[in-house]
Amino acid sequence: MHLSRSVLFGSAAAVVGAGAVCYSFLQGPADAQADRSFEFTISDDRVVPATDFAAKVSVIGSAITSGGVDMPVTMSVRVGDASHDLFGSSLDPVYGNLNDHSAARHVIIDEVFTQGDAITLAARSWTVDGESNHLTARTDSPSDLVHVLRDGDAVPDIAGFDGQASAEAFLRPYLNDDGTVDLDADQVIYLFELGETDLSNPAADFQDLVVLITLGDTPDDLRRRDLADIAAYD
Ligand SMILES: [Ca+2]
Repeated sequence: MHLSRSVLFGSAAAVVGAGAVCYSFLQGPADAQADRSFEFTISDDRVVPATDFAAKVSVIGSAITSGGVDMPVTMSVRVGDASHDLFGSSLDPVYGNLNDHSAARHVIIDEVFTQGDAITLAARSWTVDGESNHLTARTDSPSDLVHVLRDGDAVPDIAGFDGQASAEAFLRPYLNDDGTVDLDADQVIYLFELGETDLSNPAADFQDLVVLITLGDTPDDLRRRDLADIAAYD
């Protein structure tokens, strides 16, 4: 078991196959004792690790309004056959609301999952009164309402609607100078449009919910990485 992923080498080329993009890379330990490969595929819009894994889910931001009033947004995370409401109940537009102008929030799921289990997200917007669902976008199949970004991908150049921050602004901590995303090879960002199905409408700004998924070997591995990141900013 390695303690650090500070040395990352061999972010290998993508292999484009039948509807799937495979990213394969070596994750190097600081002590160089436990080299291992870590593979996952993005199949349709699902993350499918090829080894046992843990996952951290980060809500980077959310911005969606109707008539200038914030609409509630909730999300559930499915891994394999189990659903996880990591940020309050996904069925509760009050206590599960993510569109609350908070800073980014992160949850490491305290479980090791089995290789091949797919990670999928279901993001939902609600009418401003919370009485009913407005739109739900899922990542278990290709959806026009979802953009999936990996390291080096360009962020869609779309202004935020109604004075909202743009998707690019939400992703600023994760951007290269050229505007592409700067992620580790075991990270994926999802941009959700939850307001408008007519994507030519300026309201379709793809930052109604912005989510980052980070994969690791174990929950402890992910916690150590968080501690290493905090130490890096001391
Ligand atoms: Ca929006």
